[in-house]
Amino acid sequence: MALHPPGKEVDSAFTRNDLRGLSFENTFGGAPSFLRRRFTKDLAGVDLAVTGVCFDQATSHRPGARFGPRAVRAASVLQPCYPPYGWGFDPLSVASVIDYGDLAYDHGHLALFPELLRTHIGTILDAGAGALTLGGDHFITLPILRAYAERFGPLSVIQFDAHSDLWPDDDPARMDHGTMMYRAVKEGLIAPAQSVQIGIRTECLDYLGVQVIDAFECHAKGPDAVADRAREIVGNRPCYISFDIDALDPGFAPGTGTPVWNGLTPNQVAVILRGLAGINLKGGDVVEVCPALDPTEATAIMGAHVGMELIALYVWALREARA
Ligand SMILES: [Mn+2]
Repeated sequence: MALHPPGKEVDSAFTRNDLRGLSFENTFGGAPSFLRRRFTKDLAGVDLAVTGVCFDQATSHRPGARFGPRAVRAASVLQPCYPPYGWGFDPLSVASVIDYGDLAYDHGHLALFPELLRTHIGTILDAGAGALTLGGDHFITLPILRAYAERFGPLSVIQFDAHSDLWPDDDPARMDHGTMMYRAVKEGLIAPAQSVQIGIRTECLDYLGVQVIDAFECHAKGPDAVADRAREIVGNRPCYISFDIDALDPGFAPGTGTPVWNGLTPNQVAVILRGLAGINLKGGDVVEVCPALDPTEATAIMGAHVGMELIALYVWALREARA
């Protein structure tokens, strides 16, 4: 590992010229862009833009996920010194990944927020890049899916979650992190029969045709079988992964608004995510990290690892498309 000589110190969040490559820097200093990627609004030549959405006003129980993006970025800084273990390639050297910064919005004009977010993601997609969004509560996935569906048609969604977020909600003015998947189905943003929810362990009145592999089934059948089934469900359709950190058991990720026991282990999540390699991934999010509820920072570390795995999956698909 070569650190930079005196007088030539860099902060790759600002000084990186090549958007690709690992970062050998003090992991405890500098600006915490996600994975030490360059902080920039320039989308030219970018394959994947990481962006934060610091919004938690649709939370039903314990708020605080607005601080998720900052915490997940800070937890991510150790990772870019090395390729992620076990993938056999370095996604950060194969693809151009930047940190696009956060969506700015007026907290006093919440009604404007969904459209702002839809436009924000649309700008990234129209530049030819994919978006990896750090939340924020799970409501943010609805405007994101609107932006995606406009460009890709109805998506196959793989949702990791303790809750289905399919509670009925026919009032378009409401913002609720527990009903956004209902709205996504009703608005035709996702293809329910080709979408799957993994790790569910709370009741749902009606899955609206969305496939489910609940937590009991995950534990009984094992993560390889879950990945196989999920790949079968989404096929080669344009796919989006929404990862609610409460899919993990609160023993591993207690810093979240609505924790539920009997959740997934980090090993199960790692094996399932790697088993998804080859899906036609167009983007994803990591939501509901609430750092104030976890002084150990474990939840943010989990979020950072999941983010890196989503990047690896995205770049894997990109590589196959370009081959
Ligand atoms: Mn959720």
